Amino acid sequence: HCSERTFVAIKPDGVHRGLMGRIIARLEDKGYSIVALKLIKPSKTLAESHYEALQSKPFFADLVAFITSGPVCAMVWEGKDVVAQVRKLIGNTDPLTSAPGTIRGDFGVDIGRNIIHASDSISSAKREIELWFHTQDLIEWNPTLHEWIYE
Ligand code: DAT
Ligand code: MG
Repeated sequence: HCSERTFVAIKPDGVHRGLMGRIIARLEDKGYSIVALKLIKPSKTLAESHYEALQSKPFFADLVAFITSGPVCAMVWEGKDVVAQVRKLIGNTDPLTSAPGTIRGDFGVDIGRNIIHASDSISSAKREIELWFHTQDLIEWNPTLHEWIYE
């Protein structure tokens, strides 16, 4: 199978609320594998570049202040269709409309405290992985369970 990668970040609210383990377990349970993981207090420059497409939004300053408050659990996940599938697993941006069973639907209430980020396309995944990680920190490994997850 040809593998795809996505960037996922548990935001400060998710870390403070002790949701890291449960969120990682959901992605592992689905069948994806983790390629990189770090706990980081992002700089203002990193947060602003990460959310550069939202610069003109009225909530931009609050969003950057929230993300830089840290800690953020930054990760890279790999697997078939991982970008679109992780977006499905996290749910809609606003927890008011994200379905029960999704991470935002199960754990969140407010759009500005929606627990988790995941790349929205293959091209933003590439950009975000390069922004948050050095290439040498992405671990190449072959999970032994793969033959039971992929046909
Ligand atoms: P997503 O995180 O689902 O990709 P996005 O890229 O549109 O959504 O926005 C990035 C984050 O910005 C989002 O997770 C929470 C915050 N945000 C988006 N829209 C908002 C709004 N109307 N008010 C407050 N925060 C908002
Ligand atoms: Mg987005």
